Amino acid sequence: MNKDLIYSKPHDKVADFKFDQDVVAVFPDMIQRSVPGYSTIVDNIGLLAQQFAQDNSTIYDLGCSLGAASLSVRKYVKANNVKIEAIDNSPDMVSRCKSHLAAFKSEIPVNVAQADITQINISDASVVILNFTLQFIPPEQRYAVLKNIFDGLLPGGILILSEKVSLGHSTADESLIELHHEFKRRNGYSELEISQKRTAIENIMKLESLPFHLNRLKDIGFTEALTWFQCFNFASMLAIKPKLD
Ligand code: GEK
Repeated sequence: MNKDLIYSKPHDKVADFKFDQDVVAVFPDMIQRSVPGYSTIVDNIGLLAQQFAQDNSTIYDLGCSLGAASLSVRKYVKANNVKIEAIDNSPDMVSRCKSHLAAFKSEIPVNVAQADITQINISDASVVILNFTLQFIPPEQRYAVLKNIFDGLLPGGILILSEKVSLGHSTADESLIELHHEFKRRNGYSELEISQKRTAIENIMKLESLPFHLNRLKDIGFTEALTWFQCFNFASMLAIKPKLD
C-alpha cells in the first residue's frame, strides 16, 4: 500500500482537493489513516447487504473509489441473480477500480462506470451504498440524489449512508474534532499534513448534522432511519424503504 505523503511538504497555495491520479495511488492508505472505523464500516456494509439483498436485484456502490464496499458486498451477499453497479465520477478512480476488482473472483458481477451520481438512473435496487460520498455533493443537490435513490429502491430496500457529520459550533463538536486530529496524529500525519488537508477539503466537503440527515431521510419516505455506527464525527446510517402492505 503506497503511503499518503500528498500534504507532507508545504504547498505555496493549497488547491481544492481532487480525486486525481496522485490521490488514487495512495487512496487505501489515506482513507484508512483518516476515517476512524473505516474498515469496520466497510465490513459491516457487506453484512447489511447480506441481510437486505433481494434475489434478482441490483446493488449500487455510489462514489465507489477503488471498490472497497463492492468487495465487501461480494464477500457476504448470498442472494441469487444479484449484480453490482459501482459508480464514480473520477476517471482515475474508475480505471484503478476496474483493475482492482478484476483481481478478485466472485459469482457477483460488477459493472464499474464513470458517471456523476447526480445524473444517474437507479432501478430495481435492494441495497444502495453511499460510503462517504454524499458529503462531496453540493448541499442543494443532496435531497434530489437521495430522492432518486429512494424512488429506485424496491420495497424493503435499504440505503447505507456514511458521512463525516457536524455537531454545529459547539464545545462537543470541537472536542470530537480534536479526537479526530489525535487519531490522525497517531496514524502518522503531521500538523502540517492535517492543516493543509483541512484547507484543501473545506470548500468541497460541506458537512451536515446527524439529525439533519435523519430528518431528510424520513422526509423523503424512508420509514426507518437510524445511526448504526459512529466514531467521533464519522457516522453511518441505515435507512429502510417500507415494504408494500
Ligand atoms: C469507499 N465509497 O472506499 N459522482 C460520483 N462520484 C463522486 C461524485 C459524484 N458527483 N463526487 C465525488 N465522487 C468509497 C470512499 S471517497 C471518500 C468514497 C473520501 C467520488 C470521488 O471521486 C471519490 O472516489 C468518492 O466519491 C469519495 O468505500 O475520499 O473521503
